[in-house]
Amino acid sequence: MLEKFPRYPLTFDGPTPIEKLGRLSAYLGGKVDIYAKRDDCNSGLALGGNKLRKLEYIVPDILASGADTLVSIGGVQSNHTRMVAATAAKLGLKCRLVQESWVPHEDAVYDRVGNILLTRLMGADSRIVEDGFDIGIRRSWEEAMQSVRDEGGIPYGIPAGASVHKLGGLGYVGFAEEVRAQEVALGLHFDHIIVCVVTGSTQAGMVVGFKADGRAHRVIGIDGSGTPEQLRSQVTQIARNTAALIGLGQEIAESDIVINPDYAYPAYGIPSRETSEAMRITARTEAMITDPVYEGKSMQGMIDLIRKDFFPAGSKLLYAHLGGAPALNGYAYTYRNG
Ligand code: 5PA
Repeated sequence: MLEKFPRYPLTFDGPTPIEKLGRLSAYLGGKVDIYAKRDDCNSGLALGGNKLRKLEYIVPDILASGADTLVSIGGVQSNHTRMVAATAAKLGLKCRLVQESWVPHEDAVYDRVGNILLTRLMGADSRIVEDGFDIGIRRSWEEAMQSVRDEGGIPYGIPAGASVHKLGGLGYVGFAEEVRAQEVALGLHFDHIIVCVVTGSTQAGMVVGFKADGRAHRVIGIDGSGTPEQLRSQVTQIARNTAALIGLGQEIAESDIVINPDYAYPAYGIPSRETSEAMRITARTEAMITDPVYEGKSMQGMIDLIRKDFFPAGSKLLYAHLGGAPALNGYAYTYRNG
């Protein structure tokens, strides 16, 4: 489905591994079989993660634009801005980042460790501002673009999570194609795909990719944003635009977009007791590390849905691990005792 789109490799060659989580499945009663697709281990660039799949389809457009500075936006512990900084370093471009105060979290080292530390290490000009959480296009991002122009530079703007970008949904269409090929090789068929959703293009891409084999509605988005209505309309829009862009030949219906809003509490970036419990279970059964902002919430959602028998017995679940572990360092006090 993606042959006509140029792709600049930022990830390791070949598919990301699919790992069976046997001990976690058994811990939860053995009613379902859980597998993880390890997009958290997808690259040698600055610890990798989901943004690189998206950026691979955006880089050719960046190079064609003649830009000398990538401009993007996220929270203080944004994984996305880390990945934009990595892409800029790898391409030999400058990078200006607006890091907004998305998370009402206080930890003495929050703005010095983890993602923002790596981002600074890669030479990005990272500027912390006071604005709060929003998944849409931001004034501070427009201002950062203008500041680059004012200094004589040529900016290339990448919106939050690379989501509201015309090419932002393509990477995760590719994920679905990759999973289909791995299913054939492994002799498996996944009944549900569980994915954390915040700015939307990861799930939207998957919805388009899995629409091709009738599984769009089997992609269960677990909301980490806490703004589910805005999120739903953003995911729908991105999925529809992406479907049109690739010439899918099918309409994306409302029923193709499944987002569960039940686990985003108490707020974006703040783990609930249940989030932390899910992170500990996963770490202790599988040594698979999840973070309190994104994957911890999707793991919490998957565990809760399994416990509630949402998935029929015998289901095969594919948990999409999208990365994000560096942010854990910003929660050093919360997890000081494990
Ligand atoms: C992020 C996003 P989407 O934004 O594509 O919905 O992906 C959600 C997601 N898992 C899931 C991890 C580890 C993520 O980093 N992160 C954002 C960031 O700024 O890092 C875009 C919000």
